[in-house]
Amino acid sequence: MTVTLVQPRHIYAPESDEFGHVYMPTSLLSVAARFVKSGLEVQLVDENVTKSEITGSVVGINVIGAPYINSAITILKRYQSLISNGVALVGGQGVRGLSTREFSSLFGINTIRGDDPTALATALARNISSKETTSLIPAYQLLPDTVLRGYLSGEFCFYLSQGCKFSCTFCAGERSQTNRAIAYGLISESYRQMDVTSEDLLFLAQKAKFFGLGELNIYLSNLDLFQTPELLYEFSRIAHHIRRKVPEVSIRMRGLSTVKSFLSCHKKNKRVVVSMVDAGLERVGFGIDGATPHVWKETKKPQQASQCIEAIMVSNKEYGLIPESLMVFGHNGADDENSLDASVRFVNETRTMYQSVPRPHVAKDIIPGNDGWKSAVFRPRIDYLLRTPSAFQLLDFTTLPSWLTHPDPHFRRRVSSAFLAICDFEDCLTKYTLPEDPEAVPSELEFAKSFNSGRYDI
Ligand code: B12
Ligand code: SF4
Repeated sequence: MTVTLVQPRHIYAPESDEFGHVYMPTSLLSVAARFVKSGLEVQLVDENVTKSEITGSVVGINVIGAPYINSAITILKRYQSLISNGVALVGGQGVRGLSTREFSSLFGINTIRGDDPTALATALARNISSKETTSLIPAYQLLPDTVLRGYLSGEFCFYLSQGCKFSCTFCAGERSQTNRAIAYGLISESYRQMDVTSEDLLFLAQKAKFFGLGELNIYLSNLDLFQTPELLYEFSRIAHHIRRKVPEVSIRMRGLSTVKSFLSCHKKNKRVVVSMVDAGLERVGFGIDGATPHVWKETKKPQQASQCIEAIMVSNKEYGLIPESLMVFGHNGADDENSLDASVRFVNETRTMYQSVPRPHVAKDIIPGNDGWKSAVFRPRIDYLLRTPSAFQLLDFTTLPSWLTHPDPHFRRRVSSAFLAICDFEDCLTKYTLPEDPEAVPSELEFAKSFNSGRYDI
């Protein structure tokens, strides 16, 4: 049985034959490797690199985040006749948080949830091995050298862990759920098996050497890098070992972290931070996500202002890291004019004092998997999204607030101007995008699409 796995073209890639967002599709490669290990043949199609020509009758699509839901629907429609006698799979972080009813209404009742191991095993008539125990090498080997070289020439994501023990209300990542009224479940960060991690990193370093590339630029998949210090330390030792084995290729890494886990690691396990820096860690994106105790309490973000400053300062002054101020803000019902101004001030002060790089994002109440998505209050807007899947673009965190995400026009304007004020800082990394509002007049919609072209989030 051949399974064709498809990475949809970036939603802001130009609609032409040129390359889209060339970025290694690690989630899909992990799926490919698990399928190969289970005896399936796999064809990989990255629509950013090639036009998809699907021949098999089993098609699987990755949805990295909510903005890709409409792309997955479009791809399923394009191959309807092929799939009608076969199997359609849709998986990824962007669809994990949909209920069964919502998933079926978007992708059809026969489409299988790729993130449900039981459904997957039944549909493919075999057990599919777990992501933690599976090496990605068989998937890297499916890629032509020109494509792998292209992926390794820029930054790529290295799958090291998944999951976060915290439960910030706005977050749709794989994290703990602590609202008993909705669902209750604590999770902890889960690392891949270390021998598999080591094999994969060595393989990529050797490939880079073979291609004549002098460095690997890695974005670690961890949601909160310092959450499990012992395992992070083990990984840093692996990276040291590989640097020694393949000295021609240097390893440069970045990751995301809460200020809480970073400070705890700095205070109790300093050698872990030091070892990661020695292994090539250069940048850490700190989830600041607000600037007042009220906002952090409402969103269950586990921190205080003094800790945010301390983490940024210590990371920069003591470890020589480049901190990033990841600022998801503009929360309805939690932010107000003062807290929005405080967020802009925070980003400005930390960038001038500690070289913290601004990365603002607009908070969106309803993302499949976050608390808002499960709240009855938002049902009418969720039903609108299910009926109008192109509107999922409005949930992109780089997109200015719209009627769907920020219904109060006055607050919407305030959030827009605070967000744009941060985007205006010369060192800001976020390229803001415009709402591609299905309700807008055609000329406005066209303007937004052409403005957004090529503005990829990092
Ligand atoms: C790397 C990364 C990126 C890269 C993506 C490059 C790429 N094409 O892969 C970049 C930097 C470009 C990126 C962009 C965005 N990202 Co991102 N990203 C990540 C990150 C750090 C790692 C993803 C990864 O490779 N994980 C490792 C793999 C192995 O795990 P996995 O994705 O869970 O996949 C497993 C299963 O889901 C399943 N599966 C996945 N796909 C499929 C498909 C099939 C057919 C099947 C059967 C199974 C299956 O099997 C996989 C394991 O084998 C995650 C954080 C995280 N830890 O997941 C955020 C994350 C996925 N990103 C997220 C978001 C929101 C985005 C953006 C949408 C942000 C935005 N601007 O709004 C943008 C995209 C914007 C746009 N308009 O396109 C959120 C998604 C939350 C959600 N539930 O919606 C995450 C979880 C971060 C977070 N803290 O919330 N991202
Ligand atoms: S925002 Fe970050 S810290 Fe909060 S739950 Fe999500 S991944 Fe964890």
